[in-house]
Amino acid sequence: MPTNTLTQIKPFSIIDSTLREGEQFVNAFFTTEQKVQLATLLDEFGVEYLELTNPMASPQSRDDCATIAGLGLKSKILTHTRCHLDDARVAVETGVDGVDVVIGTSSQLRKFSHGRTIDEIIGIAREVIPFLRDSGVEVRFSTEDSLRSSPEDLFRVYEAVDELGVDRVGVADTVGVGSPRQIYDLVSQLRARVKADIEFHGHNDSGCAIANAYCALEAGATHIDTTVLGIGERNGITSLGGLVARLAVVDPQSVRKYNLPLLRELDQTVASMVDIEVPFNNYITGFCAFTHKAGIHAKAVLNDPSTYEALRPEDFGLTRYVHIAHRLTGWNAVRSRAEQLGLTLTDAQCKDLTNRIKTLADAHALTLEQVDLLLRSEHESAVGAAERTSALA
Ligand code: HCA
Ligand code: CU
Repeated sequence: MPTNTLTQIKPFSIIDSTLREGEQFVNAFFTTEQKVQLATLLDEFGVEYLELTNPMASPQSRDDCATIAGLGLKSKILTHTRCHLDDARVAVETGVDGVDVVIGTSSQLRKFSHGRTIDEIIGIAREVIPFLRDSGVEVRFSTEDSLRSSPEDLFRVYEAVDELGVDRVGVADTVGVGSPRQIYDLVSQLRARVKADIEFHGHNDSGCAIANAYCALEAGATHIDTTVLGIGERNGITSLGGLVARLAVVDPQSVRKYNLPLLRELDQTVASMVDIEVPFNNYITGFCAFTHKAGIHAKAVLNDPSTYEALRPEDFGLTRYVHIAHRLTGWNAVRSRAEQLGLTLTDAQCKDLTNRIKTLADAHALTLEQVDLLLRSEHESAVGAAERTSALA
């Protein structure tokens, strides 16, 4: 199949966890006002769900959860809790639409975290899930560290909670060890065994978080966890913009439901709240995501941007930039810059200027301002020469 053939992505929802997983990012400290600002912005962007920190974490977390649940946003509000009746009760009292319950199933977590057997886990689920269902909230049950749990244990737990009527089961790659193929296989098997929707939550420790989320969707997952810029515990999870970029190159229609031009504001807002820069290589909103440099690229992009752009900057309210002040530049790009500046130069002049730019750039770094100055002075001397000729005539 040619790689430019678009595939249709099946319906899916984004659960943005910037206000839960994102709060676990080392620099994150969100005030109530900031949480409300982020929740409102994410709602405007159009994510289907927002996941908030466990109200049992602290008194302020509990108040903030109730505040955001009371904002009347279009996004459904979820909170995240341990698989425990005490947590479940408090979660329901905050007025959220749904509760994301999690418990570790890997031998590491069973031994070093909560110390329970698989039978005990199923036993607690039998208390917590019916309570939540009777309270009228959406229920998701996820197995922390799914990728390092034995498949046999995992499926026993998933099938038991499916029987109990959860709305979603969650696969969590808690330490970011899963590969796209592993995620595809695990989610496919799960799809065949449960009726519930399937959520995927993937950490990025080994750089697969976006690819894994995408493969989870291909295998039948219906919900993906993201955070703005991917912030979270350690180096974080699938980023909202990264997932959108991945889906947009495959099926642009699949992300039209979101207010895409808000992505830049979301990334910049979160970056400033947690005191980091938006990374240069960030999907869509990195400063050079739509910058073209080499002369060959620039020429083709000026003819038709799709030659070197899989994503259209205008879909995200952004513009492309052709960088010309360097030794790899080409005369088509230089001519285009002259046109942008409203300068009339012949092709021969543009070619000559290109050679001069290359020679200068070989000696030292150039700025666009310096190149513009060259173009302008060439233009002025050409105009001056033309005026002198006509004065003589
Ligand atoms: C964590 C827990 C979690 C939970 C994911 C989920 C994970 O490490 O704090 O609820 O599905 O990565 O396992 O974020
Ligand atoms: Cu996590």
